[in-house]
Amino acid sequence: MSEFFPEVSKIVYGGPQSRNPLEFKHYNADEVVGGKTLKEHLRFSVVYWHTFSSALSDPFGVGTAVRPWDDGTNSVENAQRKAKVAFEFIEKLGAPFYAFHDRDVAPEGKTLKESHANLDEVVKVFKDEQARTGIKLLWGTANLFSNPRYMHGAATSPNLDVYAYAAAQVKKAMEVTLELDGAGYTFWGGREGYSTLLNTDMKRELDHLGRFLHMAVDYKKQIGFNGTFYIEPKPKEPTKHQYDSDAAACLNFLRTYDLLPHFKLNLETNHATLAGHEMMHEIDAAIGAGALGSIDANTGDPLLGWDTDQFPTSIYLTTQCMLGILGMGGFTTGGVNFDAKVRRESFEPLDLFYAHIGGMDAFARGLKTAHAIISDGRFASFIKERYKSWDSELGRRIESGSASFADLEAYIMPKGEAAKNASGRQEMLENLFNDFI
Ligand code: XLS
Ligand code: NI
Ligand code: NI
Repeated sequence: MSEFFPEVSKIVYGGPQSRNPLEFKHYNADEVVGGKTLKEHLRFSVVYWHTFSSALSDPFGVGTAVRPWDDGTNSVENAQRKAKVAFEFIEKLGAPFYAFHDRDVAPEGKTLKESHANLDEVVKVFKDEQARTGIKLLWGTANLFSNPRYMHGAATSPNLDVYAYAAAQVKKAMEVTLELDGAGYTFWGGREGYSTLLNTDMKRELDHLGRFLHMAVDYKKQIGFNGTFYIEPKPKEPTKHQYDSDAAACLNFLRTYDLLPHFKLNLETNHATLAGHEMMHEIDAAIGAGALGSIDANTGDPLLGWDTDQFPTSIYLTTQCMLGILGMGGFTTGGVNFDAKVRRESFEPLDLFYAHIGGMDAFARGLKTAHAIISDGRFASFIKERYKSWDSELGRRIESGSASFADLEAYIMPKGEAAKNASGRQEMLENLFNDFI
């Protein structure tokens, strides 16, 4: 097998004392925490688009990435070679999963038919490489945003032909995901939103999106795809307003169109912060609806207001993510998908390894810290104590819906005044959190 990363051998666990930047300091795949190995808990996934298909351009300059295997052509051979590069990388890194959009992996042809055929040629390589390495597909998706035809959106386009094109593209991407035994399929509404309401029939667009997703659900049943469908919230970029703006908006949309039983959410950290939320808020909102499926692990830069998709390095952030994920009993089909890209200045192939090693170590520490916090139990007992007045007979009646305003008046009137409030102890709890880091 040809070696595209000759300077890198399999990344091993060197432990916290290791001085080798090409070793894990905290991610020991086979280490058991709370009954499962780190590998089983974290289900790391490498994304094709940022890691193998991005030239690292930005709005002010062309790509800087040096990728010696890329001959610069739009040929299927080049795409097939890139597939081998990807699997060598993921295998050396020791990540169990990957994720891709149809158009990251194969060149778009002159016709839809040609594009489908190109995709099939690369999927053959994926199949062989999956069998050779044991690496699996976390989820597949379709790119419904790069091609100019999608300028007004795809499943919310005012142009029916574009809507049909998008449907055909998703249909094929689902077939390919099934063929590769993918654990899930993601819908991120690339340009499903608007730039001005002056030209937009928002209600009609949302109805069309609802129909689109129902057709996807029908097709899923028809072909026997048993993976999970995910919707990925994002508030803006590229449009001013994306319909799937945050977890709450997605959940409301799914409920309105009777789609909630068929979808879970794939939450991305930088999208949460763009929406003005902490990732922990989005995780809690999704878990509250029984709809947390997977996460796109990355981080934004607090000083930049856009989706910078950086690799996650904050132990606070990863601990918060893992508190939610462990709290809901762990992932089923989802995982920690590194929807993250190296900086434009980090243009060498080696930087791809450093970036992922750092993200995996940060999540391994987050997992261990979250597990320690949960086992310790002080946060859980603080919260339980804070709500203890609700564990009374009246509390139970209110919560179960059998109390009325009159009951509450009859209860509080003789007391004259409410019982004294207790401190929220935020600072004490923040200190306690730090004790675990
Ligand atoms: C873009 C999204 C995208 C999805 C997959 O902002 O994060 O990468 O994860 O289409
Ligand atoms: Ni994403
Ligand atoms: Ni993003």
